[in-house]
Amino acid sequence: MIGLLVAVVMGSTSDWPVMKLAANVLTELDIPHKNTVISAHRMPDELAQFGKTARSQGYSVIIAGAGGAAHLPGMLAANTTVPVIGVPVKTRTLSGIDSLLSIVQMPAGVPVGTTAIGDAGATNAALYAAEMLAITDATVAAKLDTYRAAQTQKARESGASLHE
Ligand code: RP5
Repeated sequence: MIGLLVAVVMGSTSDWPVMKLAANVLTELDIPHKNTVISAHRMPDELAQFGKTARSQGYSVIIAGAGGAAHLPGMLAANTTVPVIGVPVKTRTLSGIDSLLSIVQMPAGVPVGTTAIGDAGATNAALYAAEMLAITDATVAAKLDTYRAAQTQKARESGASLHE
C-alpha cells in the first residue's frame, strides 16, 4: 500500500455501476481510495466542504463522475487545486453528450481533465490518476507497467485465436 489517496466521487448512487470501474482499477493497482456520493445540486454545502478540505484530507487526485447537467467535477475543481478528473456518465435522454459537454467545457482558469463517456472513461480516469501518482511513486509506476503488459498479452492472445 502507498500513502497517496484518491477520491472517487459521484453525483448519485445511480452512477456507481460506472464509477465502480474506476474503483476496481485503483484496487487492482493497490492505490488507496475512498468512494463518496456528493450531489452537486442536492448537497452543495458538502460539495464545497469536500473540495476545500480535499488536500488536508490527504487526497492527491479526485475522480468525479456525474451525468446530465454535470456540475460536480467543475465545482469540486473550483474549491480545490487537487487535480480533478471528470467522468461523464451516460444518460438515458442524451446518451452522455450532455454530461460530456458540461464537464469538458470549463472556462480558462479552473481545469478539469475530462475522459470519454461511461465505462471506458471511468477505467481511464483511474489509470490516469495512477499515472499522476507514478510521477513520484515508483511502486505505482511498476504496477502500471505490469497492467500494460497484461493488456498487451491479452490483445496478442485474442488475435492469435483467429488463426486456430
Ligand atoms: C447527477 O444526476 C448524477 O451524477 C446522476 O448521473 C444524475 C441522476 O441522478 P439520480 O436522479 O439518479 O440520483 O447528479
